[in-house]
Amino acid sequence: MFTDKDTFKQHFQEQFVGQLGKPLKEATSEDIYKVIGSMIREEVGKFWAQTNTSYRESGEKQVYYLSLEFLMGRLLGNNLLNLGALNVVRAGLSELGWDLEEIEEQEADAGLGNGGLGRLAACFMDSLASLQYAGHGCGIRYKYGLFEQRIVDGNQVELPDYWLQRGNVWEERRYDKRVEVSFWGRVETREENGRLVFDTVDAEGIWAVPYDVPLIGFGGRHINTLRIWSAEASENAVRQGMQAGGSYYKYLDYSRTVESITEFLYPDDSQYEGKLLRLKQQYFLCSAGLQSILRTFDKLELPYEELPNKVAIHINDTHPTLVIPELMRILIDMKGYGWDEAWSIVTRTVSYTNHTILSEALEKWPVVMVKDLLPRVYMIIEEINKRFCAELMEKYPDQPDRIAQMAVIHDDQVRMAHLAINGSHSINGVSQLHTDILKEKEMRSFYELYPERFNNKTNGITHRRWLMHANPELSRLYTESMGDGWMTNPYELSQILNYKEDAGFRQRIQQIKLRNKQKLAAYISHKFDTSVDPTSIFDVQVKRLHGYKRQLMNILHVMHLYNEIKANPSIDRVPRTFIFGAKAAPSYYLAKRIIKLINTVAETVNRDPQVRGKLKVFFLENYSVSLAERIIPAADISEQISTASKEASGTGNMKFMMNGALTIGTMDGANVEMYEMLGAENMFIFGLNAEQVNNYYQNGQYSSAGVLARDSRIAQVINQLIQPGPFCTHENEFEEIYHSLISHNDEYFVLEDFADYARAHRDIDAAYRDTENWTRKSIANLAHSGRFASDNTIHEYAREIWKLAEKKQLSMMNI
Ligand code: 26W
Repeated sequence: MFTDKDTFKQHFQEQFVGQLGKPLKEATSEDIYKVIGSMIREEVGKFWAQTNTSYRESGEKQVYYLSLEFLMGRLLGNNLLNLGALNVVRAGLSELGWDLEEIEEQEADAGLGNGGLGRLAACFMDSLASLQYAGHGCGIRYKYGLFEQRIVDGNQVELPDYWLQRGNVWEERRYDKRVEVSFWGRVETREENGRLVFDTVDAEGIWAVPYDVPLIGFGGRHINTLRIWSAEASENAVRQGMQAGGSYYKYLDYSRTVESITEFLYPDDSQYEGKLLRLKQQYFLCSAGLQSILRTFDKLELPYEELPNKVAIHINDTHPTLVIPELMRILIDMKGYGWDEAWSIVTRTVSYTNHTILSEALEKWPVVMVKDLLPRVYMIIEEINKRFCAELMEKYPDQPDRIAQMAVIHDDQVRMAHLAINGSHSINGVSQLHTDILKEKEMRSFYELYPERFNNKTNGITHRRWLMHANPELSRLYTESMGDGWMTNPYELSQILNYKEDAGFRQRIQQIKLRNKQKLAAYISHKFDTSVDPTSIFDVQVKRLHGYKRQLMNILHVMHLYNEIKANPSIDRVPRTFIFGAKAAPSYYLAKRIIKLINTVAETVNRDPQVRGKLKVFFLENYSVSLAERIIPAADISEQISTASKEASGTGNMKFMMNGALTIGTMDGANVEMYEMLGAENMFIFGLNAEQVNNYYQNGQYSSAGVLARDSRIAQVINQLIQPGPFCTHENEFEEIYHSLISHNDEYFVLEDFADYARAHRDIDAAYRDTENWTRKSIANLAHSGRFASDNTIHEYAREIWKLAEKKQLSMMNI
């Protein structure tokens, strides 16, 4: 169907009329999108079935990646790419008068995730399928994804993201595979053949209905599954309700309450909120996911002792930790295992990734909530805690504080991270620095107890989406220069180091960057109705808005640059365009104020004739995967400026590197590993390191007011937050920001790091003037980025955590 342009065109035309019942000349771009989507589905259907059959027949170990978030973005372009059909379809459509990019725009951007953690899950799905591992995603089919952000008068306004409004061509509803999930009820205990039996009675059972999305591996032959679950009222409950005299309206109400479980994604990133509905979502995913995992396992007709050899269950942060007690419950209550046997099976099956050390992100559920909603599961958690504390008591008989600090249940709360560590055989951090901090500080006592469980798996990104699809011109240059081996072995990108001294190659790199910048400039110009200079430095910070990520430091520095130009209009500066994109959690007040500040600064700067041609600032609304794909290939500078120790890894940093941007950053997360490869000459490093930050927190000797007293540039900027002037028109507008920095002593060391940050920016200004050398640095970044391809990360997970059989190295020959 996609072998060549003419075959494609013929099929497409037939399918179009056949499916839509109207002539092609009446087509809308949405029609075209849907027809191509369904053609892809048809094309891969056979291979999807084949992949599943081969799994069943070979009995190979299956990995299930449980995650409350999968930030997939659009699939059309990537699916065509992995099918090897991108060029054929582009050319065919073009002959029919359509532009593929415009067709891609028709697809809703599947935003079933908040940020880093959800996007990592999506990159992993692509690598698992492309490397032909038996790895599947298990998630929730939220009716509403992450909110759509609009900027109104400089403020963030949230709108619902009804991404399913126009249907979803990729999913297959599998009602026959639905399972029942139970909440509430009470536990009754009885004795049967000399052993205790636990029955949960009066529980509420609802349906979990799976929707399967094919995950098309590179080459188009290996197709894994992302199974996302949707909550629906069960006919049983309805019938019972009706028989008990309930009205039809009551039924409608009831069914809406049930559906509300999978209604929306919680928009909080790194901020724990103890909402009952969220706990329901978590258990819903764990219970439904496990039932379907075990149903597949049961087909092998093996005893459950074999489960850890045939199944790996990976939990993406603590959100799906309830799989641990839930699997215990199934093994003990339903399969008749004793505690110790069951515990051994569970801990050998489950593994856990930690994605943050921020204490405010650690999940702790109130005991009463868990007990009411999941009475039997809670009993099991209690027993896990009891046995764990007994083990600790034996090991540390005279350290009651240590035991209290490590317990799973404490202060009437269930600590999910402790449960996750306790119930799994592997705990990994997501960058070397992050893992070291977990081992030495945050989880030190657990590391001392179970050192063999802790390991590092530095994050990665899929080079198929973030290079091949997002930056086709650069990909073409690579293939022309060194063949296509890099596509299946991204480490081969290092070969371009050989071209660093080739002036012609450098010029090509410069041209590609310029063209990417021109495209982004056109997009911004159109949105803001203003001109954007594509030869200025594009300096970009795009990521969730959070105090520790320090968008505030970035915008304060922009204010400082503005002040400098105003004070000395003839100052020699390379023109800069600062670009921001960030969503704030709807309840995160300070983050929203920072968005307002960025927009206020942008307004002032962009309309001031005195800085015209030198400085521009844009806040691009509704940052999302598809917007990232536009922005990142056009960046010269990547802002990775978190307070050292706070950013677990970062993955945006890797995407920018893979597209030739130079990083200005702190020694935090995976920046450290980038620095080890690139050295000081290819990165702009500044600020406190993790140890210095930690020392400040411990000895309390930091005073932000002291910094102000020392540095008049910062003092000027800080005063501009509260005094009427270019950036403060309404009184008190940025008062809280001011207080966070001064009265609350600047929790994230914005002021402390400011001077060195400004110095690093001056270094950028100086370096950019030497175009050839700049390009050499850019090439060094491109060349080393292969290390951060998620294919490498997934190979490590497969080998060291999931214990899968080695895969043979793929090559373009067998794709
Ligand atoms: C329940 C509230 C909540 C929601 C999300 C707590 C914690 C989270 C995530 C752990 C936040 C997150 O996305 N962390 C990011 O994970 C990325 C992938 O590993 C890392 O690259 C980022 O550094 C980390 O902030």
